[in-house]
Amino acid sequence: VTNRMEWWNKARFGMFIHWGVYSVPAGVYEGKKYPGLGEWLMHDAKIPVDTYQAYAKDFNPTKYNPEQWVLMAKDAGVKYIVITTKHHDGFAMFDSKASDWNIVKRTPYGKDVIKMLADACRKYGMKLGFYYSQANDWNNPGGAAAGGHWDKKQDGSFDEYLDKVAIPQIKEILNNYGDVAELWWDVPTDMTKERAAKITPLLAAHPEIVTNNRLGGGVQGDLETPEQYIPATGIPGRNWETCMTMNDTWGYKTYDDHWKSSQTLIRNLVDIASKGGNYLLNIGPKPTGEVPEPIVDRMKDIGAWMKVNSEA
Ligand code: FUL
Repeated sequence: VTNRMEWWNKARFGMFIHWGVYSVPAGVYEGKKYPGLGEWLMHDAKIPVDTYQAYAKDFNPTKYNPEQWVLMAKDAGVKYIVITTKHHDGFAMFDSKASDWNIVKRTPYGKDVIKMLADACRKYGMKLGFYYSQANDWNNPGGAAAGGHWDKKQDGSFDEYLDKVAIPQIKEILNNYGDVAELWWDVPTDMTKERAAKITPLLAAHPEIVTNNRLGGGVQGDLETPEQYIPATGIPGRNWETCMTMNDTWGYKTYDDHWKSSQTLIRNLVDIASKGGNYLLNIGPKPTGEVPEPIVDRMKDIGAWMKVNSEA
């Protein structure tokens, strides 16, 4: 095997995408604007399972144009994309046989948006990685919830959830979409060494995949994942990737206008690259499939700077 981290260490700039059913309520429940992260709304507002699941009927991204997303990224100098295939709300953005709580079964759109993005990435030579919330799952019974369940429908065995939902879905994302550049685990609530050990063998057949350090059970993975900050002196001896929002949320919120300036984003990228890390900069598309204008503008500015200042 040649150095499997080689492309990753040269990349320096990735684009994170948080997109899912949470993009529909977009931070508002029963008329109240919640201050937290858009994708945590179900948890923060303790929305009942049935009520939350009804939002899927309004997830109809008829303006989704994955080639446009990929070209926006490419023009900005992005070398890889990581998208939420399933966030903590447990909603699969892909055609899953392991759970009906998925985009094909539950939305009027009815199409596998992950497959569409994978095709677009392949067409333009963009690497694609998958975020997958392996433990927290607030809709599939038995899934973990940081802080505990709030609806009887969430109850069940966590091990059964792992065996019947998470592990089969991990196999689906590993096998059904072509090459996977990076696997991004998140929030290992209730993940023990034994439970993590059921997941790591799934990657044995895919030694090229770069993994982060959030699987749990003591698994280190390839990458450290500083979230929303840049380590002052980098992380000596480890690969690292700072993930960061452009405003204050990962998933789309209608009323979050707290955008970082293009200048700040470019400085962050330079700062991170100079310290040997990668910048995974997030976008939160709307439920229509559109990318909010402030994001498009910033990606253009970064691209203009890159054209003058980057080597590749
Ligand atoms: C966190 C998650 O809980 C957030 O919702 C987001 O996905 C971020 C990148 O990781 O820990």
